[in-house]
Amino acid sequence: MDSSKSKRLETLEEYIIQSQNRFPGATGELSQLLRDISLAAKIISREVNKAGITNILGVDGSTNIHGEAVKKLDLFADQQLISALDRSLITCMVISEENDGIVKLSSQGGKYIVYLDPLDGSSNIDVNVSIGSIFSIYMREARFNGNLKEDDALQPGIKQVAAGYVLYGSSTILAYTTGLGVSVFTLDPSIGEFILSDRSIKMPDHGAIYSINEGSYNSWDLGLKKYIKYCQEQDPDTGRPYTARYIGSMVADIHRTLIKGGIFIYPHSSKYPNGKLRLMYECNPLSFIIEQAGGKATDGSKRIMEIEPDAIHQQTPVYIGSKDNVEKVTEFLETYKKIEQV
Ligand code: P6P
Repeated sequence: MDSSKSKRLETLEEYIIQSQNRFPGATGELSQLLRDISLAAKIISREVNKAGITNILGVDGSTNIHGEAVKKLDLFADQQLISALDRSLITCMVISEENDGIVKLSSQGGKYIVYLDPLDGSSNIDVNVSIGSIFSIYMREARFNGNLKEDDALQPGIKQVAAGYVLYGSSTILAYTTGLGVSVFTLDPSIGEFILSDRSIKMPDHGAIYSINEGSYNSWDLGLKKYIKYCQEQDPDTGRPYTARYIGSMVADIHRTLIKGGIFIYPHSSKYPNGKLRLMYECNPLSFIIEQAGGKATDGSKRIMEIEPDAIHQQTPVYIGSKDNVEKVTEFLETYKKIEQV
């Protein structure tokens, strides 16, 4: 076979190096950080895929800062990611859903701060539904030169240096961005490498799928109720009625939205007055990915990545997905907010 025709697969390692080589001044530290995360992801993937066999399923008896029962795989994923980041001495601290406060790493001088949702969607572990890890990377700003504290990490999403997720599903997918588009890789367990599957993914400007937990319908704002009814009306020109899809695992719902378009919504409600999802380690990183792929992400009015954070675990409502779909729901929210205020 003519070797020029046999298209060789590109690994994540090779892709990271090639991307770094495009920046002569690059120190290679961000590349190393991404490698740290991908190594932990491979280890977590192995455990997730055999969780049913070992006794790692089930709760370990503790609860996290949000009062949620912590699953053993949550802890395992948290430990694997933090230890991988600690070993390379590039990250100074980690903020993770599984830890109440900041986790200071061995290198207090490390230039990066990493937010983690080590295993998002963990309530789905026992029913074998896809779950994911989410990461968001910031530079530690020069203005913070004293002892590490939470304030060092309170930066808006627009300051993310990189962000991404790992989806542990029928295959293990890693998607990340450094602000130059979104690259997607698929783990080949036979060689233990993430293989490039999409160099720069772009999502549809409009999608015919809406994703929301309709169980909380009665506590929604009028505008959101009207928008969901709009999605369900018959109008072939706009692809309506849309299809409803809700996995209950944000990484899986967002990955489908990235590929097929549409909108994912987790609004504020009587149960979650500020929304349920976490700004810093769920909404910001996934908004970075979706925006880089051509989509939009707001809290119902404001761009998610421009929200100035007050706390490392703060929650926010989120409307995220194809540009047209987010703009349409925003129109409904604004229109009916005015009507409700009259
Ligand atoms: P609900 C999983 O627990 C999670 O944090 C996200 O992954 C998911 O999108 C959301 O909560 C599901 O919440 O209230 O619909 O079960």
